[in-house]
Amino acid sequence: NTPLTALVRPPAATFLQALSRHKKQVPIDFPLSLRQHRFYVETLVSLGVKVDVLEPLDAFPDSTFIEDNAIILDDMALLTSMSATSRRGETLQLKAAMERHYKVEILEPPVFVDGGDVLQVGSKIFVGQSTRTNSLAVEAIAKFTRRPVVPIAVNGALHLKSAVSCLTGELLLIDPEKLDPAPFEDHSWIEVAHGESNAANCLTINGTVLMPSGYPETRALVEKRGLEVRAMPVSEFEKADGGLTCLSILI
Ligand code: CIR
Repeated sequence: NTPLTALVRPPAATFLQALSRHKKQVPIDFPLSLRQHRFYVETLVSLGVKVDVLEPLDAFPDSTFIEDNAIILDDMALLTSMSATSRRGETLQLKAAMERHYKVEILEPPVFVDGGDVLQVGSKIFVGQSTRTNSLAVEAIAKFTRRPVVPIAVNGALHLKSAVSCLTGELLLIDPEKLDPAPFEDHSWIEVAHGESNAANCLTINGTVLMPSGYPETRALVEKRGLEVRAMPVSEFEKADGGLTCLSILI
């Protein structure tokens, strides 16, 4: 299931006001964030992906984290119901673009879910129970699919996918400090190196693992499994708790 198209949204002019869990830090360098986003797009293109670059949305500082706006379920797209007040209108901005590809359904409160909390591994759909995603989301998603929908507790991370990602269809990369790997016992995984927590959010495109730069020990562990890794500069997105998967929706 090779992704053919990626929807992306460049950082808005308001990106400096993006939500962040760690307040006392160096502010986002906006021009650098634009360069990093452009490099992300170029990398996807170099790996054979057709990239659909949508308009930046200045009314929504976090809108570059487009992954959170939708869940692709087989032949349909669910627009998410976001609990972060400043992000609530984002998903509807994606409706028209999604309708070009899928039948679209819209999730509504009291269901709350961000796309970053939904990880599809084989036939299973794991749904992180985080500060953004509630248990009603599990039932809501299950209404649209016959596949197992499995809740999983997320404690130390913003989203499930901040702490686990799929390196291949069979192999996961997990940060055990943020997530108990037990629910993944039917799968194989490797763990990020100590102190390299942010390395857990990787994005594999056509067999190449895109990994945030700055995590050499985890990179070596992944390469030891015979996988090709490209390090991606995403420092400005990490400042707002985002990473590689957050920046696109693969369809
Ligand atoms: C937020 O707090 O919503 C954004 N600053 C970061 C969203 C990151 N998205 C993701 O992990 N899927």
